[in-house]
Amino acid sequence: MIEKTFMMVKPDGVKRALTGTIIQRVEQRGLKIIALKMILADKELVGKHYVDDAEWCDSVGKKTMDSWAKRGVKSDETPIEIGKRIRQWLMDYITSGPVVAMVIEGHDTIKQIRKLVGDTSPHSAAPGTIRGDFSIDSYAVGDQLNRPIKNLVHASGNKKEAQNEISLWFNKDEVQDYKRIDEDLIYRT
Ligand code: IDP
Ligand code: MG
Repeated sequence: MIEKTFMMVKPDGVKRALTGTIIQRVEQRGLKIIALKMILADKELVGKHYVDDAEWCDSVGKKTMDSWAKRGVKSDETPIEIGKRIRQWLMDYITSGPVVAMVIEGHDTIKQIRKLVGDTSPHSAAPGTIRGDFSIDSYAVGDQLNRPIKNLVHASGNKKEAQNEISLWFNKDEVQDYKRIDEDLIYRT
C-alpha cells in the first residue's frame, strides 16, 4: 500500500552534517521525498509533536522501564511519569537547533522508514540502520546525564502519528505530487 510518513533529522543529525547521508538512505531505498524543509521549531510545535497524552507518555515510559529492567534498575515511578519527564527533555532537545523535516511516500513507508531508522537506542540499533551506524548513545548514557537519547532522527511510529505529524509540520501546499523516474520500474513493470 502506498502511504505517507513523517521523518525529521533532529538537531544532532543536522549539526553533525548527516542530513545528506540520511536523505540518501531514504531515496536509495526507492522511497520518495515529497516535502522537505529546515526549520527552527519552537516549544509550541514540539509540544504538539510529542503530544501530552497518557497513551504517548505511557508507551515511552514503558520502553524506558524495559531498558531499566535489563540493567537491574528499580523505580517507583509510573510509566506515565517517566514519559512526561522525557517529553520535557525532548522540548529542549528538539528546539536546541534547526531540524530537517520531510514527508516520505512509498510502499509500506511507515514501517520501512522505522526499519531504516532502527531501534530508539543507537546502542541497540542494528548496524546498517541510521541510528546503528552513526551513534552509540543509549538509555544508560541518557539516564546518567539526565537528557534525552540523541538518536539523530525521528520517524512516525504508526499511521495515526504519521497523519498528525504531516499536518502539524507541513501545509497542504508544501507537499508535492510528482513521479520518480524509477517509479514504473519499482511498482509496475
Ligand atoms: P522513537 O523515537 O524510536 O519513536 P519514542 O519511544 O517515541 O522513540 O521516544 C521519543 C524520543 O524520546 C526518542 O527518540 C528519544 O530521543 C527520547 N527517549 C525515549 N525514551 C528515553 C529515555 O528513557 N531516556 C532518554 N530519552 C528517551
Ligand atoms: Mg516514537
